[in-house]
Parts: sequence; C-alpha cells; structure tokens
Amino acid sequence: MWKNFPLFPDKATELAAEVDQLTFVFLAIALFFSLLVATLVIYFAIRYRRRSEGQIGETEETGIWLEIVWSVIPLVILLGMFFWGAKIYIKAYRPPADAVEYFVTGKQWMWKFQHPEGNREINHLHVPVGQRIRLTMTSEDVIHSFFVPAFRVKADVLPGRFTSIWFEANKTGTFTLFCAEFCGAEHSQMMGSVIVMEPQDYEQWLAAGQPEQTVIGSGEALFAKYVCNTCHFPDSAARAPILQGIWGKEVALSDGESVVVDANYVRESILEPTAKLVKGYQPLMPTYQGQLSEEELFQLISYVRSLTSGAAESEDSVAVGDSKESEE
Ligand SMILES: [Cu+2]
Repeated sequence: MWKNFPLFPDKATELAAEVDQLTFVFLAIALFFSLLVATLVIYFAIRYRRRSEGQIGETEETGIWLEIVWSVIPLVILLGMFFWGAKIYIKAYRPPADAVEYFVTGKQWMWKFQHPEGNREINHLHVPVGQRIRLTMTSEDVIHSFFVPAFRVKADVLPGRFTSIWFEANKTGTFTLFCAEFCGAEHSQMMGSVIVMEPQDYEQWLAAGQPEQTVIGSGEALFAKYVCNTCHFPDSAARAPILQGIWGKEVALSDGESVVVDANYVRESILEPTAKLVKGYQPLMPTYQGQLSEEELFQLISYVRSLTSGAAESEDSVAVGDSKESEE
C-alpha cells in the first residue's frame, strides 16, 4: 500500500539523483550540527549549573584557537555546500546547445505543448527517452510554474517573456506535471503528465499525429502572411535589418546601447518595434501586438532563428527541410 504514498518522488533524470544526493547530505549536516548543539546545551546546563544559593558566575578563559577552529570549520563546510549547490543549479538552468526545443504555453488552467515537428498536445507531453529536451515557456495570462518532480525541474512561466528549462529523461514511464504557482481557482487541477517513450515508439507517435507543418514551417508561413519580407529582405537597401545571420549577434541600437539578438529581443521587436530600435533604421515597423498568439509568436521567432545557419536549435530540426516541402 505504501507504493501509493511515496515519501520521495521517482527519479527519472541524472539530475534527480544529483539533487537527492545534495538534499540528503545537507540534511545530514543540519542534523549533525543540530544534535551537537542541542546535546551541548543540555550538557553545559548540567555541568555548569548553580550549585549553591548566592553562587556568582565567573569568567572562563578560552584561547584564540578555539574561536578560530569553530569559525573556520563551519566556513569551509558552508562554502563547500554553496559551490556544490551552485554547480547543480547552473547545470539545471542552462540548457545545453544541442537540446531539442519544445514550446510550452501555460494558461488558466492548462498546459499546451508544441513539438518541433508541429504536433500539438494539451496537458500531456510525449518525449523520447535519452534525449536532451529544452522547454521554452511562456504564459497567456498569469504566472504559472512548470514542475515535474521526477525530473527535479521547476521554473516559473511568465506572461510576456520566455523562460526555459531542460531535462534528459533516463527511463520510460509517465511522470506527473504540476503547476507550482497558485494561479487561480482551478490551480490545483492544472496538472498533466510527461510521457517518456522509447525513441522508436515516439517516432510512431509523432507520425500518427500528422501535423500540418513544423514549427519553423508555420513561422515561415506567418512571415509570408504578414509580409515581413517587404522590409526584412536580405539586401543592404532594405528598410529593416537583415535577419539572415543576425541570431546570437550583438547589434547597436539607436540610443547608443546594444542588445544580443535572442528570443526575448525578437519577441519584443515584433510587439513593440520601437522599444529597441536598431541603429541606422527608421521607426517604420508597425506593432503586431494582439495579432499573434503566443504560439504564432514562437513559430515566427523560430523561423527568424532558422535564418541564421548554426544558430543553436536550427540544425537539429529536420524541420528546416520538411517545412519547404509542406509549403509547396
Ligand atoms: Cu498555473
């Protein structure tokens, strides 16, 4: 019966084992010092108790060495704990460049997913085992938090910007997904699952979904639909910055500042084109605020990224080739 009341969540990533190790060692250290201090409090209270009416306390001289020892040892232990924790934190929150990117939208009260191949899901996310997966996430309304205990990953999902986490599941199975940020009346029902499959099963699952277009393909179609090409065409005479090769580069802005071209910057430029205007260009671009859904924004951004060869996720997506076919 205890199987249904697990004290600790499943471990389905390498990170999970590392996080658990850290937790248990920290717990052991805290327990050791708590017991040590509690025991000494009791021992000293008895050992140095007042033995007669009118007895007055006296000063006990201790050497400087005792002070140094009990300051330096905890310092070393705490610094060790800090660096160990920081190492795991950095690993957990820096998606590796070769991770395959999936798009996640949180909204009251559901999780929406889109696979790079174009497949869409609600509240369930199918992924292959042994594959590094990066989730780029945003919210359509309030703050949510994407939490899969078995993977030991959790990150806030915020309206108006992208956040990411990544994981690599090392075993197949179904793992519960929670929203870990109180987000309204039905917050507690904002649950789902991540279904980790064998790669060949995943391929079959993807094929069965028959998506109309890949994410980049949809982005390309939007680029054409909103005639972005009238200004953003690859020519120095263009009225807008050339998008080819721009991803990941630092560009100078009209106010003298500079910015690195990433998903959040491209997003801002689509919604608020004049907020960070590239130097040398006129503020001609209209805003697309309210015209694009979060999903469409992400597709458009993925397409813009794919225009830069070698930009992180554009290579691993077979998507680039596929999209051309489905367009014609
Ligand atoms: Cu939520």
